[in-house]
Amino acid sequence: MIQIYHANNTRGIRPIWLCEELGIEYSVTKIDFSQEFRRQPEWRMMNPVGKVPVLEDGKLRMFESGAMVEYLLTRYGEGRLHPNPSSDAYAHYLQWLWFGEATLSRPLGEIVNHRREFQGDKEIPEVVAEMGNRAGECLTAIADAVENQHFICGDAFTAADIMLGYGLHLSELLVPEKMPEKLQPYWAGLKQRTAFQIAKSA
Ligand SMILES: N[C@@H](CCC(=O)N[C@@H](CS)C(=O)NCC(=O)O)C(=O)O
Repeated sequence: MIQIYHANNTRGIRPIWLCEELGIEYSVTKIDFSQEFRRQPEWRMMNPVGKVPVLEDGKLRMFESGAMVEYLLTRYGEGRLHPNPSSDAYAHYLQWLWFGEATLSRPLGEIVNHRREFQGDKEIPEVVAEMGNRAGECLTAIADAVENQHFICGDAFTAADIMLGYGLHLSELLVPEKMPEKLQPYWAGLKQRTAFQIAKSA
């Protein structure tokens, strides 16, 4: 069975959410998210940079959440939750799937990392503000793209919504003031999905 090593509010939400949407059997192991735990050689064997999540499927082990999503889709998705790979829509889908991690989640992650490393009055507000602005630009781009549609690829929910959805979840926790009003219908639709709610509280 697929094993997902996860900690609250981390990117483990993505593979868990996808397994729920696809009806794939999986189990979750919660890990201690402290730096002490993640620096231990045992965890570095699981994830060489000491991050979360990790996914195991039999002997196979992975440590990058977007790659987990693509792997699960290819291996178990039976063509669900993505456009036909030979269509133009697929290029658009891939773009937003990657945007969810590489462009939106990056500045959000930097806010979390900065606050962990520079606690209390050591925090540099300009750094946090700059990362918040970068995330805000991404949130505006998403809001513009979904203005007249239910999901990022139109009427059909896809795995790109899962990749973006985690970034929106993090945005709501870290920079709610940067979420444009017109993003709300899209985000509300993602949030009310049972699979997301299960993943969020896994
Ligand atoms: N690109 C990686 C990022 C993984 C990542 O940054 N995970 C966060 C939790 S969501 C983490 O472990 N942060 C701890 C750290 O960077 O020290 C992925 O998508 O899996």
